[in-house]
Amino acid sequence: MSGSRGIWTCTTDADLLLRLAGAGLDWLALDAQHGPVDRAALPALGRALAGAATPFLVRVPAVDAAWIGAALDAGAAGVVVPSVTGPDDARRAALAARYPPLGERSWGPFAPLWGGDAPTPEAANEAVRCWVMVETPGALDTVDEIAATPGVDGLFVGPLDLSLSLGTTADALLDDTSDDGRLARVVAAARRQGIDTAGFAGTPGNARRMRAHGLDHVAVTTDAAVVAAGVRAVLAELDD
Ligand code: 3PY
Ligand code: MG
Repeated sequence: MSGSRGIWTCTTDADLLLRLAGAGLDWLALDAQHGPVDRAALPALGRALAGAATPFLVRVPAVDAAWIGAALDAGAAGVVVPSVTGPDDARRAALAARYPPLGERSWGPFAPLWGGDAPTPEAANEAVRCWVMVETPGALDTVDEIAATPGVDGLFVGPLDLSLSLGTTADALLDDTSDDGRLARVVAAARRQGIDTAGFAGTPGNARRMRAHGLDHVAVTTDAAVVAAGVRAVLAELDD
């Protein structure tokens, strides 16, 4: 997923997710932290998206091995793990995302139950992406150790919580293009380890700013934003 463009979604409507999955994006991220995507809804959403061209990730609600396993069992290509405060959290997240001997994930994928082929543990370990969020001062302070944690495949910047917890604004974070700026430190740590960088942009403008910082994968927009923008575009066309 190099240089990719994703969308952040809160909906639990499988039909809407399928529409989004067919719209040319590189990935969907289903938000189970702030969205109403709960564990009961996940298997059906995973089943609906199983044949879609666009893979989905799940932003789990916390550093929670049970949730990480459930998201992957439902067919997620990877997880975005929020509220990581340091290397211990990163290690717990990484262990939960992979089967032994690399991790501690428990066997039990749902996908075979709805007619797909179960990947081997080795193939699942190879394919999965565990992106941990950098959105706390603790994560920023230890970003090099987090990036070096085995099984962490990417650093995902959450500019809203990061700025809130640092007493600044998301705009100020994105505007800071100095070599020792916060985003520069995240990107440098990831590059040193050869892992992915990603972030929540929310708008194309912020996505461009994140790309300028060197972030590879950006959530360009949200399901709510594209629905509202679509309505506005239709009304503007009508009134032209
Ligand atoms: C943040 O910016 O804090 C996020 O978690 C984005 O969803
Ligand atoms: Mg956040």
